[in-house]
Amino acid sequence: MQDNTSDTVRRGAADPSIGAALMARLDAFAAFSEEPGALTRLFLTPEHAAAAKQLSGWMAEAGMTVRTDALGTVIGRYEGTAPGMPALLLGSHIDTVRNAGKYDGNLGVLAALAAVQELNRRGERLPFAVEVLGFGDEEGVRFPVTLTSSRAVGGTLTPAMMEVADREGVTLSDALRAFGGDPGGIAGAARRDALGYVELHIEQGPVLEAENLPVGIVTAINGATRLTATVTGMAGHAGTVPMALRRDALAAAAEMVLAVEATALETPDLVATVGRIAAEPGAVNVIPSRAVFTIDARSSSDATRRAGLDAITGRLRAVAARRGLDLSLETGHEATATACAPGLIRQLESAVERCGFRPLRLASGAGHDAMAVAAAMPVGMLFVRCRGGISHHPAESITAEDAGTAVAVLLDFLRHFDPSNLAA
Ligand code: HGY
Ligand code: MN
Ligand code: MN
Repeated sequence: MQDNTSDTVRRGAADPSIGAALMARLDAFAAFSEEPGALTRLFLTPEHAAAAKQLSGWMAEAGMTVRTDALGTVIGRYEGTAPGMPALLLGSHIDTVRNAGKYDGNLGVLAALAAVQELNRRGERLPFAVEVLGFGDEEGVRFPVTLTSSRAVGGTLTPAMMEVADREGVTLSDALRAFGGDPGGIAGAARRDALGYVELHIEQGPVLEAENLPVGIVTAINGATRLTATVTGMAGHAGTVPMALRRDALAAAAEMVLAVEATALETPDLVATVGRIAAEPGAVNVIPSRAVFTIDARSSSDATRRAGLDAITGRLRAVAARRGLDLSLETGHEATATACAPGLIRQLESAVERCGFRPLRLASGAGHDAMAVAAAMPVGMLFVRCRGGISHHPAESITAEDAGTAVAVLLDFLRHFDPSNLAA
């Protein structure tokens, strides 16, 4: 394998101008939002479309051919030493949570683009093509499913998943058609031709900062389940119905929320979160007749996650029975724990070492598109330090120096990438 490393990269020092340019681009990209002054960019929204258009333009400027797949994923391709070579896929997601930080997802896409831009600037070609993917639905905030665009690439997206609706009653398939996508094109979005997928992402945790390291290599991604619980009781006059005769859906839900927390506190390697709750009819003087809340449960062990969910649902049903209310539970998303390919772990480690840093392996508590893409190819992840491990919050931050280091490691990895034996 030809060694194209430049002196700068050989010394491991990142080019500060690359880090600075990447940070400026991330700032500009954060302007594509549902609301000024905060970053909220949900799947198949006008702000998603505007961000995808901007990303496509930047990809073209970096010497890439650009297309959009049936699920709205922006795909930039940088040819290898000959046209049509198998591609190594890079990328992450460009959708966000509500009031998000600038780096979750977007850093992975724009850092990969920065690496390709540097190859293009130097006129470098590798013995494989490189594609950068900007997925549109990793967070799963708008619809009750998630990872749909990366599931399409992984070949596991089903037509049934397209019929879920957002809170306004718009189905995913209708929103996709309005966006310019094609719900009938799911099969065509699957990628069986790629060499592998490597995702750069902020750690969203405190480990790298505690270890005083700019980057780390991911070993595995925790499995996750998302459910929606609907508690049904009886509305009534807040002033006249005696407490003992009430079937208060919100009071029951409140007890259930604490049961979710208690189960996770008692179970090692299980985390569980109720992120959203709503009560109806929502009047100050009416006993709530209905409460709906979400549950997000995760573990590095699928057995632990499933046993934890059984314990949680058992406790919720006991609360409903004791209070005389109805309870329905619907699973919206389930992703099994995903191991990164040993060959990609090794090669990312070597790149980190060549760039002058101690290679640290760590697991991911957060979910990522790599979980879905893993159904079709070997996957790897490179984590970047973020301040205080803060994420899913506007205080999410990284340094320009770490941004530059991340691109330098990615470039070194690309220049040494060997597609053989990745799974071994
Ligand atoms: O929820 C997650 O783990 C990811 O940030 N979507
Ligand atoms: Mn993310
Ligand atoms: Mn996220």
